[in-house]
Amino acid sequence: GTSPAGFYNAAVDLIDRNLAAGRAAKTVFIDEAGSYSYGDLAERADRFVNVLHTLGVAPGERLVLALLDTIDFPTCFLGAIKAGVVPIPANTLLQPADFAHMLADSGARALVVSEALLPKLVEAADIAKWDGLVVVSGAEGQGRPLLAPLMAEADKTALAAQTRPDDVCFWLYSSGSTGRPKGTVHRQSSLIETARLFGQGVLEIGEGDLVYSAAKLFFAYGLGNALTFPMAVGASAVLVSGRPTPDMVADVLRRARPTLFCGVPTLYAALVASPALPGRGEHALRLCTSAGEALPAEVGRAWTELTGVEIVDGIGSTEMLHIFVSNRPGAVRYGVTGRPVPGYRVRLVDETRREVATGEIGEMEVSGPTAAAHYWNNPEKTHATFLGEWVKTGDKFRQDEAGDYIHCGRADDMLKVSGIWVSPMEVESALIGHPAVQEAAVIGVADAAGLVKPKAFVVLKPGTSADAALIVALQDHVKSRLAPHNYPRWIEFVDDLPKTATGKIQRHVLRSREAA
Ligand code: 3SK
Repeated sequence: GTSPAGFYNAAVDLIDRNLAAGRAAKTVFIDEAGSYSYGDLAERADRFVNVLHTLGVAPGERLVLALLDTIDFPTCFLGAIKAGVVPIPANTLLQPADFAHMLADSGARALVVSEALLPKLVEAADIAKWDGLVVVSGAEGQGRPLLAPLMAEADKTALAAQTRPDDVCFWLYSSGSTGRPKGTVHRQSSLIETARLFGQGVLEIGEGDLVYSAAKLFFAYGLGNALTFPMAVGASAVLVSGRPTPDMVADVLRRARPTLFCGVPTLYAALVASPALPGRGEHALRLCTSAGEALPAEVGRAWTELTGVEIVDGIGSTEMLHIFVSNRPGAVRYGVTGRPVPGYRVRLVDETRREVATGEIGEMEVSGPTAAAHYWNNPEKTHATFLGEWVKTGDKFRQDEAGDYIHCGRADDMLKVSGIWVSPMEVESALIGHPAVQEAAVIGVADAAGLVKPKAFVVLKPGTSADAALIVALQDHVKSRLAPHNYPRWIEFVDDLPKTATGKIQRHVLRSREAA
């Protein structure tokens, strides 16, 4: 992909490698409106480059993409990169105040927004007093320019910006449990590296694969799964704009017949509890992936039992762009996150950044070629996270005797009970092992003496009734699996758990509710 003069453009690489391999007529994306070949995508991306020229958006300027998963996402994302403009895919589930932060913080020149999200973005622009250019993907833009006619009028060929491998390519906003989301600045070379290391290296994605990622393209996990990985090898992806409910996902698995499915633990838990899940012989899957948070072992086992397919669990981050520790197909161990993806190094450290002894819990640091360059406009957080070759993950792990890493929770979710660290995730996994439990979240709560003890919030499986006897049974169940100090002293039954847009349990929300 790099020219003799040292130029490299990620969009040109992802598109041109397929045209050069004779795949112009091969399908790359299928969305609800139709299917698109690599040749169609090349033309769409070029037209969008010219739309940006017409609108006067210059190389280096930022373009927020508040887009649902349709062909317009890859078109605008790749077209912007080709033009040297910096796309910022936004989490489409955010509220106006969050979009306002993104528009103001990024100093974006323009925004492309799906029609369905327009009211929220109009409110966001108002809050931020942002007066950039707005283009609407859809049929009705309330007086704003529509993408389709702009594209139709634009030239169908375009020259690429002369970018280099280390130049800024795109940003993603990374949200932690505290503070405002941070603009994470990624380089041109990183997309294809995630495909080489994880997509090809671990998943062995090939030309014959059809990917369906329930995790959307705005999320680093979904962007790799459904755009970079298939395009790196000439495969195809199904794009679905709606919320991935169990019924909808089951329908896609039956009808579109993807070979690779990428989900998050909550969705797998809901699917194994759903009668709609296609069983063995009713789908075309060869492999599934999970990320976002640790996959409970029971959920993984139930999935494989019902579908006959393994889930490769792993952990990645917005800062590293994709997964850097994972299980391996054919050798999956449910309940562990696995080993470093070849090409990445990890280590577990204590508060002074000294490596902990094997078996002890430490915070994971990671080193690898896909690390973001820095956070935009946030030197403090940049200096606290990007430490030379190492990037802090904020996740606690321990390594078991077999050498696999086991996720113990976010560093700020851990609690100390009677002087010993308790991993909320280990208690949650034990609870999920009980047949009555669908999901659980554990936080630390002070008892009458002011000492911190675990409290569990439990979602029961449909048809199970909550009573005092069940509380005792669940506590005994945890005591039978973990050291005694881990058992939840209080259990509250709830209808659902607070989650991020990408399905991670927000234990900090439960902590604030408890403190109120
Ligand atoms: O949450 C994860 O594990 C993840 C995986 C891939 C890319 C990005 C993220 C945050």
